[in-house]
Amino acid sequence: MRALVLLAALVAVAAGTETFIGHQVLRIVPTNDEELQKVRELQDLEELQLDFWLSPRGLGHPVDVRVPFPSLQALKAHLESNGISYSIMIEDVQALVDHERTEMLRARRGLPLSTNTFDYATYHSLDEIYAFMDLLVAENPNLVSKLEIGRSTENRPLYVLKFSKGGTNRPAIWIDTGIHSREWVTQASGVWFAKKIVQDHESDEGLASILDKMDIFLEIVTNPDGFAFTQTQNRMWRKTRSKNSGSICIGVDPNRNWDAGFGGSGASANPCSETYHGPYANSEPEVKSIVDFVKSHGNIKAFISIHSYSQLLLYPYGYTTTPAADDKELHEISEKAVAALSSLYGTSYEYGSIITTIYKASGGTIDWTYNQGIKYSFTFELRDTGRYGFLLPAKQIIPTAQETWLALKVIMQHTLDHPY
Ligand code: 0X9
Ligand code: ZN
Repeated sequence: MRALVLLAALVAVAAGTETFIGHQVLRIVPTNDEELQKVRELQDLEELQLDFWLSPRGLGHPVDVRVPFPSLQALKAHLESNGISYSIMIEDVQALVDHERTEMLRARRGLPLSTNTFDYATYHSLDEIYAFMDLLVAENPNLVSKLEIGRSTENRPLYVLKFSKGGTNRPAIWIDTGIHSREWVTQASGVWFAKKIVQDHESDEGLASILDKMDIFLEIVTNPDGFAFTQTQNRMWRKTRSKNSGSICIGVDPNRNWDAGFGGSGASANPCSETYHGPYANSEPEVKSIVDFVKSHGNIKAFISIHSYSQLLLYPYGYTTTPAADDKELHEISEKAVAALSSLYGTSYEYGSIITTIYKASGGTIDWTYNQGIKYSFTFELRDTGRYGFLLPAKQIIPTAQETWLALKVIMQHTLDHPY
């Protein structure tokens, strides 16, 4: 066993793959302002190379942090000397990463041949997801088409699936998954949603009525460079892969790069930060392509951006405490959507505006879409609440997608019933 682990480590090193041997995910739950302050200070200690899976939200809310092996003793000692208690959420990050990879390799039988035999219960490579999209289009030419809305920094196509029963420029629903590349359950859920729409577009009365009046646009791999990087180089990559002039650090947080409170607090000006906002709004082609698409379409009525993890349904704003003009309506929709979601497996979700529910985040996707006049702007944080975090076991993909779909249908139905 030891020899095998060593061999795997050597293979990873040879391939230039980041390993997480001995890394742990620690959970700290600040219970007073002093503890909260101390935890916030940790975010600025670059030398410890901490990776905040959950950033501080407030008293009583967990902060999850992946701690590299070389920093582990020092951090634990620091916490203990400050009287801050912590628990170990993940004992061995690399063990989970290895398990995930083994399962993927076991399931893989080359590129898929049909969307009926496609394995929705496993994680897939970028090529497999792109092949899935082409199959879905080929199998359903009267319902599904594929648009290329732009190219990523590394020149990968940015594909959007369009589900439409006809008409010209119908009011539309936008859904994106995977803007943060390491949030793998979101891209996997996106694939499942695409198949679900095709399967149910006639038999599900609600969906049929939605598609009678509206189109659905679905961008499954919204950050393809980051996603490819998570598959080959670093499973924990979150940002884009653009170069930052004057810095050796790569990438911009694509959920801080939108032109809504851009550059304000709740984003970092440091290119090495996981929440770096970028040199200017829309600097990232992955963001700019959506901006251009939304503007040129001009008739998007609901915009839903899907992240993980924490089990939250959020609406604007993230950059200001001023409530959105439609705060009450968005709150009521969220309540219904969350109830529908929970009805399937009892998964519990919290909901509210971004800034009141989690933390201040500027330059976020749905703040921009809302300010563009897209009233029904929402963001999800899918499963789980931290047992596995971004390393959610593949056997939870389908249940996660199924329950989320129920919430999506509530939002889409409300959009259909409340034209504006
Ligand atoms: O901080 C973020 O970007 C999101 N959390 S995550 O763990 N997925 O990174 C929450 C921000 C919510 N705001 C928007 N989605 N606009
Ligand atoms: Zn995210």
